[in-house]
Amino acid sequence: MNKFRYYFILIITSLALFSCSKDDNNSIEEVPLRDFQEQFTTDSIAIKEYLETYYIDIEDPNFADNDVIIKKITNSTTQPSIMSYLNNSTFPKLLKKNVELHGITYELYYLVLREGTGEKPCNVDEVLTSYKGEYLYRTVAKDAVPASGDTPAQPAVPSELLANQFEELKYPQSFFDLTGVVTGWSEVFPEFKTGDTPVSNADGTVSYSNFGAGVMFLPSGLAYYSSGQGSIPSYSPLVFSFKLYAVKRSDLDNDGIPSYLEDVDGDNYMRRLATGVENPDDSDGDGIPNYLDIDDDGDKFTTRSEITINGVVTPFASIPDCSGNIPTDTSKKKHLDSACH
Ligand SMILES: [Ca+2]
Ligand SMILES: [Ca+2]
Ligand SMILES: [Ca+2]
Ligand SMILES: [Ca+2]
Repeated sequence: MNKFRYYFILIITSLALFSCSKDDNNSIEEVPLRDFQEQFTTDSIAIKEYLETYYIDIEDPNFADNDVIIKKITNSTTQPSIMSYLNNSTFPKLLKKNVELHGITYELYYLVLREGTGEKPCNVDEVLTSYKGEYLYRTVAKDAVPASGDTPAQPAVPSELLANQFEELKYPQSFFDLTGVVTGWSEVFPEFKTGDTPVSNADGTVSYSNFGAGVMFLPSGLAYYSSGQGSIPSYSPLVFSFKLYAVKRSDLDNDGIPSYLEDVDGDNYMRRLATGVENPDDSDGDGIPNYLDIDDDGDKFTTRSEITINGVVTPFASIPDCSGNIPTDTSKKKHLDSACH
C-alpha cells in the first residue's frame, strides 16, 4: 500500500526535465548531431554493463511499494545482477523491446517489478507517476604511472560506470502527458498497469495499491540525446524507476472518442508514420492516424458530428450502429459506416 498526502504537498520536481526550452543564443556554434546508430551502440554498451554490474536492493518483500534502490554489485553470490532477471518467469522480470526511431532500431530494456492490476495507458495518454531518474556516466581512465624518485608507482585506474541521480518526484500532483515527455516514457508506460481502485481517506490522503512498478533503461536517443537537460549531460543514457498510480485518457483530436479507443489494431500504441508507410491505426489511409484525424473514415462528416445524437456527444460505448442497436464490438467502423448517412 502506498499512501501519500494529496494536499499540502511540496512538489519536489524540477520542471526543467520536461520543458524543452533551449538557449537561443545565436553566438552558440552549431555542433553536428552525433550519428544515431553510433551513439546507440555506445549507450547500449553502457546500459548492458550497468545491467550486469548493478543489482536491485530488495529489503522489503513488498519492494514495489517502496523506492527502488539500485546499487553496484559488491558480492556476486548474494547480489544477482539486474541482467540475471532477463526473461525471468517470475518478478522481477527484465524485458526488452525494439523501438524504431531516427531510422534505426533501438533496443530498450525495462524491468518489471510488478505489472499492476488496473488499466494500461496507451502511448498518448497521461500518467500519474512517482519516479526517480539517474543518468549514467563514466569516470576518466588513468594510465599507470611508473615510480620516479620519491614517487611510488601508481597503478592504472580503469574507467568506472557510475549513475548520478538528477531528479526524484515522490508525491505527484499532476499528470504527465506521454506525448510531451522523453520517448522512452511513452514506450515503457504502456507496458504497465495502474493498481486497484484508489481509496480516498478521511485525512485527505489517497491510497494506491498493487500499481505497476518498474525501472526503464533508456539510451540517450530515447531520452534527451544531444540537448541534455538541466544537470543531465548530453548523450546520457537514463535510468528511471517508477510507479504508475493513475491514467488519464486523452482525446487529442477532440472528436469525442478517447484516443485509446482509436487504436484500431489494439496494440496500445498509435503513431504518425512516414508518408507511404501503411499505418494500422489510420482507417481511411489519408496519412493521419485516427487519434489525430477529425474524420476517421474520410467520408467528409466529422467523427464528432457522427457520434452526436440529438445534440449530445454520446459516449462511444453507447453509440448505436446503423440499425440502431448498441454493438458489443466497439469497432468504430460499425458506428461510422458512411452507409448510415
Ligand atoms: Ca479522439
Ligand atoms: Ca496501434
Ligand atoms: Ca486518417
Ligand atoms: Ca467521418
